[in-house]
Amino acid sequence: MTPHPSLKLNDEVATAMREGRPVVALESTIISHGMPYPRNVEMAIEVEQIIRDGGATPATIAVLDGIPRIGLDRDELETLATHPHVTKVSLRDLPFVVATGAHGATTVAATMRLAALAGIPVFVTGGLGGVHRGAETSFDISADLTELGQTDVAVVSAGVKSILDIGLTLETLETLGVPVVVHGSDEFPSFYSRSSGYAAPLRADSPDQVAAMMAAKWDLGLKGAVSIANPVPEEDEIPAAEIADLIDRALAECDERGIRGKDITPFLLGRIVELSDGRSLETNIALVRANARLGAAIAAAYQRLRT
Ligand code: PSU
Ligand code: MN
Repeated sequence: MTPHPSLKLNDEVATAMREGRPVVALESTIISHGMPYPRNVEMAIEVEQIIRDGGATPATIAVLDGIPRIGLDRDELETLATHPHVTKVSLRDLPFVVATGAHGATTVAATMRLAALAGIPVFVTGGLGGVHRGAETSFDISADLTELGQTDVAVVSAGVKSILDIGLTLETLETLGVPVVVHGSDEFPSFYSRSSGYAAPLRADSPDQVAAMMAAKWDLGLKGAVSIANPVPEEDEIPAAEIADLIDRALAECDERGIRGKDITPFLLGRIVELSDGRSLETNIALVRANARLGAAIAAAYQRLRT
């Protein structure tokens, strides 16, 4: 597939795609709005290298000066990490940042869509957006979910944080026809923790099994994502009971301060880092590393199946 002409690919990604080598997409909201400087840019550089070491080519996705970019150099990653005006770009924000020539950091939803337009079938992130707690009155449901329902990309995450309603998020993914496969566990993970109280809807124990599911889904003409949940490594996890209090406090503050809409997720992530004295940040970085390793292996396995 030829990448959409509105996208700008860097040389590393363009060459890999031309030569039929595996490529892994990465999001940028996690850099601009998900972690503090300088750990955000250090994480971004390190994760790209993990993907290279895993035999694939990293393609961090963002909008710079209004241009959707697939693959960034270090200066550009630094810009995303430090520039004071980087918009958080979900699907509905894409037309505005492109039309105004602005910088935008893409969420899971927007990154998925740009990855699909580029022809990249595998995408690695930290945590998915989902159905927020209290969504029955706020209607706050991340566009990540609808995008998972319609765009053909495999998304590797560490599951869903309990800042969200995990049960309602899993129900919604079922409604949208999104297979949720947990890698190497019978329980759905909750980002900081390997457990969530919810069973794994499906389980896979190897990248080849995941690649086979991707091929099976898309060969049948079924639209949308395959969601792969990779539980955080045991040595890095924060037990669910320990993080639960901090999450409840962050949620209460969010409410008190009247934070709404797209600002909710970045606020909660930042507060949880502060309330945990930075421990949640270390866990977040560790799980992204693990996801990058798995994502590179899935991209390689899928590429083998297709050639
Ligand atoms: N969860 C995290 N880290 C993140 C995000 C979610 O642990 O950085 C980001 C992702 O980019 C995700 C977005 O797509 O937040 C969801 O935002 P919203 O809930 O506003 O759709
Ligand atoms: Mn929202």
